[in-house]
Amino acid sequence: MSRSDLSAPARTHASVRLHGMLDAPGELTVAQLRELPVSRVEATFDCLGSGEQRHRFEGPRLWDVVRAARPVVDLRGRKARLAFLLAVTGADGHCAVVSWAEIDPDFGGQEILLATSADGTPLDAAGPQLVVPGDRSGARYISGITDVWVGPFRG
Ligand SMILES: Nc1nc2c(c(=O)[nH]1)N[C@H]1C(S)=C(S)[C@@H](COP(=O)(O)O)O[C@H]1N2
Ligand SMILES: [Mo]
Repeated sequence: MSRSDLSAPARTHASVRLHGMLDAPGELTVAQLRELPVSRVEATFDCLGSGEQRHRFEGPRLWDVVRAARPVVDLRGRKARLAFLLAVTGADGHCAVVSWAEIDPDFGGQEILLATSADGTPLDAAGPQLVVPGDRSGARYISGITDVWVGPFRG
């Protein structure tokens, strides 16, 4: 066996693990994310280190991705779901939470995406990027997403 056979495989098909209080948890590749309805946004954000940036993103809404994983939450009333949150983590451990109400159409209904491409470049190898058009800062634009956890805050 040659040395190269022993090396770690390149991350050519990154996937996102959807877990937490879900009836259909699982692992989704960027190609699978593209099968959901696609949104396109042009977003401007500010980075403390590199100033203002503008990018074109496309991908499914986080809301549609989460709904497809069948969260165990009562959607008939409006109060039970308000304790839910989504914790999004990148390959480097950078993590941020999105509250359920930010993306629920009965509340904020924000168009937050799991981008499958940025400025026309596919993110199949790198993993999807969180797009939060309402944020002034770029810090929640988490790239190389590996995990989305969904569940209730238990304070
Ligand atoms: N995984 C990961 N994503 C991240 C960060 C990070 O440290 N790790 N930094 C964030 C910050 S602070 C900014 S401003 C944007 C920068 O986006 P860019 O990499 O396209 O410049 O990425 C965000 N996404
Ligand atoms: Mo930043």
